[in-house]
Amino acid sequence: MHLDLDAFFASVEQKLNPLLKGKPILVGRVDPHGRSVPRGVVATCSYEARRFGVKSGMPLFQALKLCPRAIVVGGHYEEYIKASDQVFSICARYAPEVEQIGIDEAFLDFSHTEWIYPEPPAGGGLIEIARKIKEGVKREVGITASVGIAATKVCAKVASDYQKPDGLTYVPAGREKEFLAPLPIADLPGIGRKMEEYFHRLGVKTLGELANVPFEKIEVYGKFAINLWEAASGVDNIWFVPRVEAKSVSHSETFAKNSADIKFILAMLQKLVEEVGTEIRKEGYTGRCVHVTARYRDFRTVSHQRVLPYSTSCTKEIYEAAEVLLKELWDGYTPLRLVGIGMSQFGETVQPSLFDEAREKRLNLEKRIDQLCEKFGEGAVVPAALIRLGKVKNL
Ligand code: TTP
Ligand code: MG
Repeated sequence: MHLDLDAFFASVEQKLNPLLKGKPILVGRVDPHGRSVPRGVVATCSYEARRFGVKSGMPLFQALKLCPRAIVVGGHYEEYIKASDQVFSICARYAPEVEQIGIDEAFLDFSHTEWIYPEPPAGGGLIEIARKIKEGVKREVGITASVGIAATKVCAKVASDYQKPDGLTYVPAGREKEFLAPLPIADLPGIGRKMEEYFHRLGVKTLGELANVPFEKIEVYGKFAINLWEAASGVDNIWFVPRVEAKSVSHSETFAKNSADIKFILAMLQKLVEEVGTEIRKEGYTGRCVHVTARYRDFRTVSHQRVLPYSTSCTKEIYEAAEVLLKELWDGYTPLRLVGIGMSQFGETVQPSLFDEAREKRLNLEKRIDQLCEKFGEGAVVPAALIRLGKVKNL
């Protein structure tokens, strides 16, 4: 069984403020005076707004063009986390195992529970359980969830999306392929826009068509294509595993004003590296791959990555690599609207470096700064370069 909350952040906002119920709302960034930040992005939107073609990830200005009446509200993250915890504790009352995937979705494993939840005619089976979970979420958390019941994860996930919002879709065991066949390939998680276009060029539009491509033709495109091909038949495969376990920590920021000022951009990059470094040290990770993204004012987005010869969690080392990458990918004069930095390939063996002692000292220093910031608040200790951001960000 797979459960996904409907328009999650937006539904929580509507629950917190009943005046927003039934209205098109966009959850985006809001300034301290409650005014929308025009350069923000829609984190999510209520179903009333989706009718106008608004989607998550869309720039706010574009969403407001499509739906001028939409109300922009800010994020109350503590409330989302509280609601999410409540939802998954309701799931845990029924499911022996709850595998939470994100803040608003989880797989509920009901393997070997037929004796507790007998299928009809002996009992209501999993459909009845799904109804109880949905009712519990509605009554206790005040929002709606969509549920998909199927024997494989991939099918349950697609099924939970099938009748959103407030949906419940049941795919009997053995009918997975049949259920998926008429759906467009984009309904399969893992198929992005590029992949979709690529398959369309091959004349493959539905999951049934994808499943019917002969294996020899898919094989040549590699492991990822094989995984999607298997998923299109409703078979579970390892492809779900990396998505759950792939670790990458990244932070990005859209500037309040486009900028071509290298000092400002590097200071922003440094601030983001500080955030990423703090997060990975807290998790106890070390990573080898650094990637930097820059977005030009016309939304053209470029990204470079580099694998370091060793694994690190040291802000200084990440920053050094990030600075080189940024200078490689930015032309140096066209104003940028966003920079981002991320780390991945965690947990690889640490190769001894000639400068290990110096690295060790540096890392200890950064860990102490983390502790100070934890105690006295974010920004208690910041590199001097970041002071130039003072006017822009509340550091
Ligand atoms: P989703 O489950 O992708 O979306 P949703 O719950 O808003 O809508 P749906 O009914 O289609 O499931 O994401 C869950 C929450 O995660 C979403 O409410 C907001 C947040 N989110 C972001 O903050 N940024 C993003 O880019 C996306 C996609 C989601
Ligand atoms: Mg959702």
